[in-house]
Amino acid sequence: MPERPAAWVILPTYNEAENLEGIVRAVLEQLPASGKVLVVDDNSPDGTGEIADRLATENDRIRVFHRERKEGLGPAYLAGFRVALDVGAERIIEMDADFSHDPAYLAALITATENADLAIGSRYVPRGGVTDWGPVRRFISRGGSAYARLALRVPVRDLTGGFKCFRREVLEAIDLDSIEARGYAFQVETTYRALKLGFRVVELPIIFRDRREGSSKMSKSIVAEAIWRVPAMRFRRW
Ligand SMILES: Nc1nc2c(ncn2[C@@H]2O[C@H](COP(=O)(O)OP(=O)(O)OP(=O)(O)O)[C@@H](O)[C@H]2O)c(=O)[nH]1
Ligand SMILES: [Mg+2]
Repeated sequence: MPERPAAWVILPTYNEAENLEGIVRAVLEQLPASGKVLVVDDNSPDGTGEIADRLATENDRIRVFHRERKEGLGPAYLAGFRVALDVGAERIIEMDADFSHDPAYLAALITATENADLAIGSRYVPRGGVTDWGPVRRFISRGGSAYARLALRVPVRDLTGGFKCFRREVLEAIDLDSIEARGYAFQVETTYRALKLGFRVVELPIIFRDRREGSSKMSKSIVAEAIWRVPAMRFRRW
């Protein structure tokens, strides 16, 4: 059997001390032996970065990238993407560190990129969904995905989700240096750029759960950014 392509799971963290060790172990269990985890921590005041350092000394499949301050998910992922591309990752996976994204889906996402360039874990395709969330949060999330889909006129149902597996060629092509989005808009922008460049994007159903421990980093400014930035993407030159 040919060796599986080197897969790197990037876990951005800000105050995920209670979740980190558990999620890292659960991710490694689901990856092929060559798979690695890269934690990108923004100097979390709760000590997440120190936990990540300890895990990295215990296991060479775990790496840590420390950033000086919290700047949002977008810059953290961009830093992680660059590290993974530099060391030769063939597949780069985005995933939340709070157990909302079940590591059991990792194998299916990676396999899907044998015939696609970007595989998205999707809440809004048949058999996908969200548990635990109340009606308000559901409405915001569904509304946000619908808004982005209509504003950009693309067929993808879950544009704001953050559980995605990229072939490295996609990240090499989408000009990471020019991405300024920080929150949900970052997820929309990476998928939209991939589509515009003609890459094959597929959605796989996932059931999304509420975070296991800790508190949300979602804010009004993240939502506001998405509201103006998403339609603006259509009018950019690529
Ligand atoms: N490095 C870094 N990670 C972040 C930042 N903001 C959020 N994260 C991480 O990104 C992932 C998603 O953030 P969440 O706070 O879970 O956002 P969410 O999933 O929209 O909100 P919840 O449903 O409440 O969890 C988690 O692993 C966070 O720790 C940031 O500014 N920097
Ligand atoms: Mg979350």
